[in-house]
Amino acid sequence: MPASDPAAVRPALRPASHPAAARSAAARRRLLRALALAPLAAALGRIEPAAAQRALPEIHVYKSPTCGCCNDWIKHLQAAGFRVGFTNVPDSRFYRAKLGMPARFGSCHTALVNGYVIEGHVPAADIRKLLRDQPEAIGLAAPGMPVGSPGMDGPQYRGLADPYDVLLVQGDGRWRVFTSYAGR
Ligand SMILES: [Cu+2]
Repeated sequence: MPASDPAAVRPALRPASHPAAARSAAARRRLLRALALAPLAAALGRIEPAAAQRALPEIHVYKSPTCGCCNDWIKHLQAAGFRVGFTNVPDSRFYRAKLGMPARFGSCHTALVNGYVIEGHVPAADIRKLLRDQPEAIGLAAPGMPVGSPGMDGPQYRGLADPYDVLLVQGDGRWRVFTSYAGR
């Protein structure tokens, strides 16, 4: 694994039965954020202080090496001004479980930004809003593979778009709609 992989330095999450698991979700998120910021802090020494990216933390993506739509989503994030790191993994389900994103919200890739989990083809605008508002949550999910979402919007889809919702997922598995996107 590359040294920039935040999961490489994060201790495994404890099973729910462990007393430490009772720590608040806020404490857990602070921990994840601190660990996720370590590579960012190292990188900030290399970029111009005036660079606009200073306001946007790095997003780290766990994906399979053959996932084309994952790569297209990464290009979408980069075009929106995010720095993106990634780790190719044989099975992103492992990271989904490790980071606390319920499997029923699963998509093709799982990412980590500032301690928040980003599951699937979530638009960059929603990630910016999440980072700005900092709600108490595990993170955002765009379950499945909605056609028309960022990375699922190439020429092969001929402009088609399914309606889909980006969900704000809570630590207890509850969720609410964060943003709704209309189909066409
Ligand atoms: Cu995908």
